[in-house]
Amino acid sequence: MKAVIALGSNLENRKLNLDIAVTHLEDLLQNIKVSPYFETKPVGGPIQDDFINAVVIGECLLTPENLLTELLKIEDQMGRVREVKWGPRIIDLDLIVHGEQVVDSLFLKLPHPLAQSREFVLKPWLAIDPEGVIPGVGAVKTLLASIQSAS
Ligand code: PH2
Ligand code: MG
Ligand code: MG
Repeated sequence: MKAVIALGSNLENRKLNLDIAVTHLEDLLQNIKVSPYFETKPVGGPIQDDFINAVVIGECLLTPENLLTELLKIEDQMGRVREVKWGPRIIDLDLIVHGEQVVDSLFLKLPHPLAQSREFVLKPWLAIDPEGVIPGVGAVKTLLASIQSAS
């Protein structure tokens, strides 16, 4: 299944944090593509430093739940501390899409319900996947254009 993962960091060495996360993702996914890194202003949450965001796409043999569990393990291993909702973080790894799967459990929601409105997800995604689609929602290209024309 094609898995799309959004990465973000706004603490310490942000670029290094993304680089380290990508090396972990290489163990979970095949044929991975890594987007350029984008510096972005924080959206929501407390006043905090700017983020670096990126998207990784790869083929994944794990179930979505198992993949999410592995993503949470990487966040923990990298020293993520969960305090404030949407607050500063060393690394955030969000599962955005897993094939065509639609999941709505407490543990996991797929497609990620906020992805369609987040420029910091759609822009790096489009950069490596011009034909990308959020299943049941729309084309990444169209969604990004509609956010950008509204802002
Ligand atoms: N993540 C959030 C909240 N706000 N803003 C930016 N620019 N980048 C993020 O990754 C981000 C955010 C919650 O996960
Ligand atoms: Mg997030
Ligand atoms: Mg997250």
